[in-house]
Amino acid sequence: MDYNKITDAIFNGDIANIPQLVKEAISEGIPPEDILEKGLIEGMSLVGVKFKANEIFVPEVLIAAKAMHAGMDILEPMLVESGVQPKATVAVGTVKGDLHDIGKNLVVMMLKGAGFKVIDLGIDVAPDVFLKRAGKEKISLICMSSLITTSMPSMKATIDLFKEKGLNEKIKIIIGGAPVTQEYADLIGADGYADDASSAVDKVKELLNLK
Ligand code: B12
Repeated sequence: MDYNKITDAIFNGDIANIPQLVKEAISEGIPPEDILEKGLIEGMSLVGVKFKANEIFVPEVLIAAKAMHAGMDILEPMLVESGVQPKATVAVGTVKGDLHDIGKNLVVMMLKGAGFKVIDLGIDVAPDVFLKRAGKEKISLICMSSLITTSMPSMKATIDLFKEKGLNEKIKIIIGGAPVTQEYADLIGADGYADDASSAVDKVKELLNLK
């Protein structure tokens, strides 16, 4: 399988052909993780590079994001094991002021695949929404995603709120997203950081003492 076909289709926002290309790769026996990493994510990285260089603009990025979602929809059932007793309940959300959801959705997918019950809180999630949901369900850990520097302070605000309510011992919080670093996690008192979705799963297992 030529991963370039998938990468190009993401880059060109070829929503119509992505499902077929992903299905072809699956029928060739390529592991879904590889299709995701070397095809879909690679395509989106290229989009990021060109967007940054002002060579493409928001409409193109949006179409590429739709193509990415079309590919992820096909892979999701394969990455997510069914019938497994959930290891723990984890909530995942993109923080307030931020509408980026591709990375967050990958974290959701990988966690589900690893056997966690995942509550997807969506995008633009305010600190009190994280808090309310944590009170309602038996959430052991929260994953917060941020893709723009202006939304990063909302991560700190959420952590501060959990500390204020005395929930920080009971509920772990990890953070991630392109502009986020381990240093930032340390600075705002997060329990952990990971730089991609599969490392996020490892970090969650480590913090919840599940191996
Ligand atoms: C796609 C995209 C969009 C799409 C989003 C579509 C969608 N449904 O998500 C659209 C067009 C809507 C968009 C809008 C905007 N965007 Co934009 N966007 C991007 C782009 C090109 C790719 C992001 C992406 O999906 N990457 C692919 C995924 C797979 O990577 P990821 O999110 O980083 O996730 C991985 C890891 O970080 C990690 N991870 C993610 N979350 C978490 C959480 C946890 C807990 C853990 C452990 C790990 C983890 O795992 C993931 C998988 O491995 C980036 C460029 C870039 N290179 O990041 C710009 C970028 C993020 N956008 C940017 C900007 C400026 C904007 C806008 C303000 C543009 C505008 N002028 O309107 C708006 C913001 C709107 C808002 N309020 O959110 C800037 C941010 C700059 C900054 N300093 O903050 C970037 C960096 C581009 C740039 N260089 O200028 N964008």
